[in-house]
Amino acid sequence: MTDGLRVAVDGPVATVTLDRPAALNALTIPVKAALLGALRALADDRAVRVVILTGEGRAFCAGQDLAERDDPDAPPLDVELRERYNPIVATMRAMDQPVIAAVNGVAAGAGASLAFAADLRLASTAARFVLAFGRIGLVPDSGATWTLPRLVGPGRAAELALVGDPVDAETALRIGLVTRVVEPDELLPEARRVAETLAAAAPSAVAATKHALDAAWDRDLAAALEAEAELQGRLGRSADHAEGLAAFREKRSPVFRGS
Ligand code: T3D
Repeated sequence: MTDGLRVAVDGPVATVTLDRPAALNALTIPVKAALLGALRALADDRAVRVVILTGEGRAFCAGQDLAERDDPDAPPLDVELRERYNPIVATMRAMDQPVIAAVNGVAAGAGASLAFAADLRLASTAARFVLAFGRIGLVPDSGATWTLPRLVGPGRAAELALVGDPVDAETALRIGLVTRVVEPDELLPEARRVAETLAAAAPSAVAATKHALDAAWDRDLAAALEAEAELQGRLGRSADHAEGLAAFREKRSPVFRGS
């Protein structure tokens, strides 16, 4: 527990909550350091199989805390990206566990980028995405130039990044920026239901699927087919695959142990 960030682990599901509601969960240096530390610790914790990322209060995250920019001694932006934002996004993509962004309210600037870097995005009807970078003379960062076109295609990515109109939850669902929209009270229960489904699956298969989907962007079809064959060969020799087959034969739910 750090000021501005809460981490709660309940069985196989960890919930990381950005917790500066008075500033719409804007990201300060200490919060970014805490978030990176928490993600790295969760990545190393084999008991944790899914991470939910959400925000306290009416916002998911308003991005960089702009009050920090009034400090003449604040690090230059490139340093801030290389030392804090980029490692956070890289950890979210490198960790074996899926990350679910439960977008409870406005997600602006790097706050939107954090949601884009998750594996799944669920939104409440109160969510909205604001690519706020252009308004303050910056480019989309924290991976948004990479994640956004992959999520919504190059045309819509250009519209969002250049025109920058806020995207409400229904529009986000329609264009594929999020995959489910629920009432605000239902957001965390729904995220939890999805997380438990993922947590009940074979962890090695979930991790391999996450990484194969990312890697596919850099592969041609032949390379993707070969990568699938290699993964299937490895997973096909796993105890979890044997357990899945046994559970099917015995008409029961499988109990995967991650081996
Ligand atoms: O290190 C670097 O700088 C490089 C990295 C850059 C990455 C980035 O994230 S750049 C983009 C930074 N974020 C923004 O530009 C978003 C700024 N905020 C807004 O545009 C709006 O607040 C929102 C669209 C997010 C929400 O609007 P609204 O009308 O719902 O709320 P509000 O009234 O504007 O804000 C409520 C409070 O939160 C307000 O404080 P107050 O007046 O009640 O004391 C506001 O100042 C505060 N707040 C909102 N966003 C930020 C913030 N405080 C600090 N930093 C913020 N980003």
